[in-house]
Amino acid sequence: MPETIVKPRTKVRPKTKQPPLYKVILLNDDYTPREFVVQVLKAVFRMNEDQAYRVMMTAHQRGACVIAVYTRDVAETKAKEATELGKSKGYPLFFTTEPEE
Ligand code: TYC
Repeated sequence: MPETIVKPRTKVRPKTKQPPLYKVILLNDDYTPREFVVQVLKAVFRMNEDQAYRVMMTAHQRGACVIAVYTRDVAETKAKEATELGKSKGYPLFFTTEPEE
């Protein structure tokens, strides 16, 4: 009987799945001053004045605006941090997260 030759597997499939991403969404309200919203966007989401102003105005006019997309942990931490900044000044400013489709 001839020997069976077993060929070792040489191709390895990489198991590098991308982590699911989450959107951070800014919600409009009637009380938080525009300038304060801009300040929070700059501080927490590292936007410049121009970007922050546009995002604030989009939320102001449409009710909500997607700010950025991060991994779940980062998205939730930033949303909480930004919401807390508003709360500390007595504003109802609110940031939420949602999985990206
Ligand atoms: N609507 C607020 C005002 O007129 C400003 C504002 C904008 C608040 C965007 C929240 O996400 C927001 N003072």
